[in-house]
Amino acid sequence: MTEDENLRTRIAAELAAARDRTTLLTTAVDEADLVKQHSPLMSPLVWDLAHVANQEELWLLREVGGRDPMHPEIDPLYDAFEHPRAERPKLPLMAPGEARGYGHEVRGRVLDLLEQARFEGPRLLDEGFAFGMIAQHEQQHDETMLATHQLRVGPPALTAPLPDPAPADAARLPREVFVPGGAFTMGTSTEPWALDNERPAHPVDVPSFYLDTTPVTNAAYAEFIADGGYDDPRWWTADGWEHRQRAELSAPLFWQWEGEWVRQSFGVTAPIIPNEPVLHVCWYEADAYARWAGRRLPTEAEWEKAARYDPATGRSRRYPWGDSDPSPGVANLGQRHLRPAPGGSYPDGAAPSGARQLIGDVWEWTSSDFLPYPGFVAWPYKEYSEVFFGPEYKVLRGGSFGVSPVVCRSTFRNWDYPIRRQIFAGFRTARSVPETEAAPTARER
Ligand code: AVJ
Ligand code: FE
Repeated sequence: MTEDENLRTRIAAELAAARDRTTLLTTAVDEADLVKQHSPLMSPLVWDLAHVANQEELWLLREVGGRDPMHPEIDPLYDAFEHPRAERPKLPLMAPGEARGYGHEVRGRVLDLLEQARFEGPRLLDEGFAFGMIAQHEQQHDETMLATHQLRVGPPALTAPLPDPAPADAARLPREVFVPGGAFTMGTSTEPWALDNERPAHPVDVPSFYLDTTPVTNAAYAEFIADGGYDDPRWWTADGWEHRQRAELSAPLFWQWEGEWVRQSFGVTAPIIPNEPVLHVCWYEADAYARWAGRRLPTEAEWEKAARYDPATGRSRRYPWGDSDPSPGVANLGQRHLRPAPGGSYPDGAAPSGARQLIGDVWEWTSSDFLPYPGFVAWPYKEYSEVFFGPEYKVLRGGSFGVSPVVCRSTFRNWDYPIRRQIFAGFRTARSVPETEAAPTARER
């Protein structure tokens, strides 16, 4: 096969995988559930369904293919900036059948276009970027739809096998790993389908620090609750404390006290699993927990260095385990499971530092605001990243069990408001190396 044919095959497979997942998420419930708003935080599922098709038409058929709009009158309905999520149920949206038909029609034409596409010339086509962007876009909405499913009330609609139990060494892992100080390469200029906010690659000096080996677990988080963590303003920032009061936070979203902590997960209520990473905490809760634990959230640069930096070569890897794409043996991604794997899982996916589960399982809150890297250029549209840069959004890294591999890289940046909890977010904590402490030798580590 030629390089173009290889790329065509990969693109077709990624587009098909995204559509299969969209189909699963939108056929698991009935029509009434598709048009209903399950939470003011989310769109009705039928909005996502047509929005994904509309973006595919816009970028692939119109921008790349030069075709005329198929239904110009519907564009504003599916423009995320015209109508906030809370308003979307009242719009004259396409019915589920129409939305499916539209998506099918667009996809057929896209596959025709793909047959003749040459991956050179205009930048949108270079290495198939626009196709990769659209596959990633649909998968991002699939994760959003998965969050809508989690908020939905009613009998379970989705099922998936449980992750494997923790490996034998999980209980003996050191609490934290050491990441040596010095410059590393953050971001990427070479990953073909990386989005604008991940670019360009640039050196960042990160002093030595310690990072939790695994994400913070339900058991550890329950200790914070039991110790009165939610009632002690010492652990919270001023904004965080105000939010905790106003929103009456007292435990992660979907937790309930019934003589023990139980958690609602995709329509099933069951006792929390102690060694499972905590999910559905907001940035303020993660930040307060870290302070209670005598620690802090890692910065975004620290997180990426822990995930990519290889001290043996001084290079930044594509992933913690190396340069190969994710596989089921190294990370919990792609909605193969409906929950994070126990802390300490996936030893084969560990970073050189020894940290595990940096990719997959739970999105990890970092202490950092969502800001452009030096040399950032918005591309191909300002509304993907640029309009969100600023202190009101915090960065999350690493992806959750609901993120597809095509949209998960060690350079990938997600962001949300510090109050948001419906996303599949957890965290791990860090600490700086005290000035009095000499860097540990390899042997002591
Ligand atoms: C990167 C997850 C914050 O869902 O708002 C989807 C992704 N952008 N459609 C979002 C996105 C446009 C975005 N996040
Ligand atoms: Fe979108």
